[in-house]
Amino acid sequence: MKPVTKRTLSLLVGLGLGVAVTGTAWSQDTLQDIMKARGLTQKDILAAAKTYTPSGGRDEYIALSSGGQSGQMIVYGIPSMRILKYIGVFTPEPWQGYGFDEESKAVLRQGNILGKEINYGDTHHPAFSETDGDYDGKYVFINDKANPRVAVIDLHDFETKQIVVNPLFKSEHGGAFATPNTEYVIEATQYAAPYDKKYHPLEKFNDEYRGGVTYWKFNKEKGRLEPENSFTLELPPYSQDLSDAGKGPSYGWSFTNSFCTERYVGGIEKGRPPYEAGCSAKDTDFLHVVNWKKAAELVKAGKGTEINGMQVLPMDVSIAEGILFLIPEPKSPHGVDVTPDGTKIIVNGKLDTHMSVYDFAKIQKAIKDKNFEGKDPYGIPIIPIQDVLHLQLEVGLGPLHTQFDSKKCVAYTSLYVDSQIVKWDFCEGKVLDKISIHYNVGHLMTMEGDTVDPDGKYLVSLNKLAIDRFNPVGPLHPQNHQLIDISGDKMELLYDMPLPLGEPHYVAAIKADKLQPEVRYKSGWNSRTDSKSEYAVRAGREKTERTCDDSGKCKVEVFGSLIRSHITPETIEAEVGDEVLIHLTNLERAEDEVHGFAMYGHNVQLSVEPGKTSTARLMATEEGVFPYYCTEFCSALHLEMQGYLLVKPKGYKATVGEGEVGTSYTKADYEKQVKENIATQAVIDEVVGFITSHNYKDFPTVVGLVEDATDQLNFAADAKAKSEAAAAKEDWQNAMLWANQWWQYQVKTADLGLRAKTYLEQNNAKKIK
Ligand code: CUK
Ligand code: CUA
Repeated sequence: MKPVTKRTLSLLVGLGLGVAVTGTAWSQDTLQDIMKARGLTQKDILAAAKTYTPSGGRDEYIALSSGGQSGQMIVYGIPSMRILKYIGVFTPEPWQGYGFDEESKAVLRQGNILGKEINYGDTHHPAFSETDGDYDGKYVFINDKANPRVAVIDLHDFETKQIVVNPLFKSEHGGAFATPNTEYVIEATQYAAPYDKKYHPLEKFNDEYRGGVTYWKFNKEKGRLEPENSFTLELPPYSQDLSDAGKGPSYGWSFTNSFCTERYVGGIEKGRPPYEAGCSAKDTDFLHVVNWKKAAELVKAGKGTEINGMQVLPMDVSIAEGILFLIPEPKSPHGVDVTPDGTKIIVNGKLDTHMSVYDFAKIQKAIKDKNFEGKDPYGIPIIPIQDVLHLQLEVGLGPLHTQFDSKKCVAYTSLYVDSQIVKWDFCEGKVLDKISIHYNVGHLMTMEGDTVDPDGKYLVSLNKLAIDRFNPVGPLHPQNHQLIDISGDKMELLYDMPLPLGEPHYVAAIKADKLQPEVRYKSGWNSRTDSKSEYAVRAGREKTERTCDDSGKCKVEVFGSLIRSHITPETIEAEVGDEVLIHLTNLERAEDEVHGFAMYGHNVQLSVEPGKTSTARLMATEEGVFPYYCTEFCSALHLEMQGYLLVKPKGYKATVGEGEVGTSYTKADYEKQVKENIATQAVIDEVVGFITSHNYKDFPTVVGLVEDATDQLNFAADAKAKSEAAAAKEDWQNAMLWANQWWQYQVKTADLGLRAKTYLEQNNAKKIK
């Protein structure tokens, strides 16, 4: 191989593409020196070794966290606790163009309520789609407590695809929870309210206010919830809380906790005792036990009533058909969690120091024997608690949520008041271990810990308060997700991760190899509907149309493209009053070659990933000059990825002739550029020689880079032909500019080639010729 010449090397270094020449920069410190200097213990070093992920390394698990009141989701890796992405769900998210392009606005606006745009959500519980009770890596769902809604996120691209609004509830909490084959996504109310949209005085609370649980039908093939095939079980105006779906022997059933079965109505401003007193007066509340499988059949058989477009199974039908039961549970519990084998249902005490473990077989026996201790005020049969309990165990103050280990009978429960995690045996009723966390834990989560087959290994404690754990950043603190090693008998705290985005209530973690996300879309793709965009263009077919209707209203419609390093078109002309639609297709095939599109003064910001087609819509209400540009630093000529929207006054007539624009070029300029291009081609040839003389086809990453480089070289050939045609006509201006464009494509080719070459070298590719 010919050595890289000094000239070509300096060219590449000038472009920032050169290979850095490094000396021995690695520090001479020993581990002991660093431990001493930073005050680290042996235990710290062990914890670091368990979480540290070397540069370029990958995590074993991917966590999808609620983003709390940010209305987004957070994706992070475990054990490194590195944040990988935020996903816009109920809230506009400019980086992703979510809520800015027309395609994603169509999703976000599905979440309008009473005709109003809701631009946030109080997300609580993400739920992965399941097959046979195990995560299948296809979808994730999340609920909004404040405005009862459920969103669907597709894990092939980590984008929000759908938002459904609950047409009955005014508040919810017990969602999203998937049934074992994602037949349904469960969503239960929180604060009771009338199902209709009318005023009902609080004095009518017992009769006209209602709780409920909605079973949203999920179409796995289409990846969408189907409101028309969903239904709601009418429930008393208790504050329903968390829910969980049965599995194994309890498959077909679901369980929903509640508090405030006192049905207390506060009014502190009128001198009434507050909700907190009235809602915790009784010693017990009710676990709702529902046969959803039979409920679905009843709805199918026409036993439902349609309210606001939703099928509702009235309480009297559910009672008469024997699909709804209540079991007392200790005072104001919180989470309800079904064990991996589906035989037991664990209720977390909250105001009670005990865990209550219910036996599903005993519940079934009581139902079969009609062993009821009475009815609630709505006629729902009550199963006696002592006949269906497996055991109760005192674990500590404020038990909230439980998850499971890969080890049989082992569970972990968060203790909010004690700021501890307790490890215990739910078969035998024994506390096994406790660890302090910092501080006031809400949910906790083990790896795939709510499936039929938990992985154990790690636990994340989702703490409500961080207080003194991090550098102070003002009165609003980040949340603190703490990583705990649960592989041994004793739990060990490994790492604190500040999460600066809302209060994530729950997070779920999936084995990373179950996720197979795409690196690019099919060309011209509407990512939100997952179908070919009607606005897609191919290279060279870009166009702009201006049409006016009979009333004189005009529309400028751009079918444009984005590719390193230009936007087509580079000028868009409109008149005041025009509607402007800009459809842009990213023509790149290369991994990570995203282009953005931002414009002055119009709230326009798109993220157009390779293959995607996105649309910006704006009204040209003011005349003026509005620069637009790419917002992702996509190449060395990224800053030149620019253009202008020119909005002319209505009926504008050009008064000046076309003047000279910019610099003029001579034959000498053209020839100099061609010389440069020939030298650059030599570099490219050399790199190509290196790649093709190695087994590069064994490396998919390199194959992708080579594909892209080939595209760029084809563009270079096209520009070269244009330059030569202009030169033949002695049009040195255009000859020089096209020669420069030819060079631009060569530079992109060289960039890709060098990345491929470096990759091959680092991965010890074999020489084949
Ligand atoms: S909830 Cu917040 S700590 Cu919404 Cu599951 Cu328990
Ligand atoms: Cu495209 Cu910067």
